[in-house]
Amino acid sequence: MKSATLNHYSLLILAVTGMTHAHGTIDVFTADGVSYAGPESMDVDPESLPSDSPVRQIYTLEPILSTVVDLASSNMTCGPAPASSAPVTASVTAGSTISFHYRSGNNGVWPHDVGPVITYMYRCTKAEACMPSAGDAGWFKIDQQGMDEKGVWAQTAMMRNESINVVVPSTVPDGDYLVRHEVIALQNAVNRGQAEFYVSCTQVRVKGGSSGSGSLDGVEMVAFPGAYAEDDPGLFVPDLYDHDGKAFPYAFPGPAIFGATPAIAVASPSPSARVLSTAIAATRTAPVPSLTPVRASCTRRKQSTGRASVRQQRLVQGRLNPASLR
Ligand SMILES: *[C@@H]1O[C@H](CO)[C@@H](O)[C@H](O)[C@H]1NC(C)=O
Ligand SMILES: *[C@@H]1O[C@H](CO)[C@@H](O)[C@H](O)[C@H]1NC(C)=O
Ligand SMILES: [Cu+2]
Repeated sequence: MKSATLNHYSLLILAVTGMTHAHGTIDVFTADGVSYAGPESMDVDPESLPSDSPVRQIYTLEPILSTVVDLASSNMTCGPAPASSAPVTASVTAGSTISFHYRSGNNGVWPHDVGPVITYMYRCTKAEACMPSAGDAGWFKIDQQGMDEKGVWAQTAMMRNESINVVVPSTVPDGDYLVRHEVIALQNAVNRGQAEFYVSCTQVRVKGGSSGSGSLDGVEMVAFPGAYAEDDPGLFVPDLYDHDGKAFPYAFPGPAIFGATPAIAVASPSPSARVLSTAIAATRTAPVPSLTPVRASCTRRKQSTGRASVRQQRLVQGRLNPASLR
């Protein structure tokens, strides 16, 4: 009897421990009809480095938060302590659709369903040798997906195990780029500093676009870290749960989308959504209950200690030197 109890207890511990690895990362990136497997994060499997992946490995599945400190961290560039290079660069035809499929650290499906998914690009001389520095304002936004007219967030599709599809603008100049894919989980964003970023970079080589770099003239460029602030209305959203599961005008963080004229740069609702937003705005002045729902939280794990951690630390340090990758 006693051992049965212990068994149940250990199963419970296993379940809880497993949950800390729930978050997730890209498991498949698809471009020009080719699907590339993404690497596991270092903390899940330090040995996972597919030799044919353009997706750069991140160190941990744990989120970067929207605190002042985290937003200023170099982790905002390409995810937490990322590999300085991935083995290959994926070919992408300008104007085509690339897609990102995520899975959780437990090989399950993406665990969050509140929040947008945003995609940026950065032009490089050679993608495999490219790592923008902190103050380098060379990132431009190509896509942002918020919620549909029923208030269903883009991440709901991820939780249904679907891919996020992104069209690479047809006028992007030919050449190498990093694609920075950013999933922002907002389930705790009613509190300042508690939006969660899941960021990674994928190396691509664009062909069939415009030649020369002319079409990037006048495009709004930002730096990561640097583009976001703790109080951005898209990151600190006190009224997130006051909309009764309906659409509301969500203010995406960051710059205008590439190719968008300033007039439609802000998330532009369709006519019917605009009517809906007006209706919502009218009801917004009504007093709201002060209790905010507490959602499943993804708190940061304490840094593990011991041999595994020392080994991972060494690997992280090793990878900061590109020469050690060869
Ligand atoms: C980046 O993320 C890693 C892993 O979570 C963390 O150990 C490190 O302190 C972070 N770096 C900075 C500059 O915040
Ligand atoms: C989710 O999708 C992936 C990739 O298509 C598939 O391998 C996996 O079995 C799916 N998981 C579930 C729970 O449906
Ligand atoms: Cu999570």
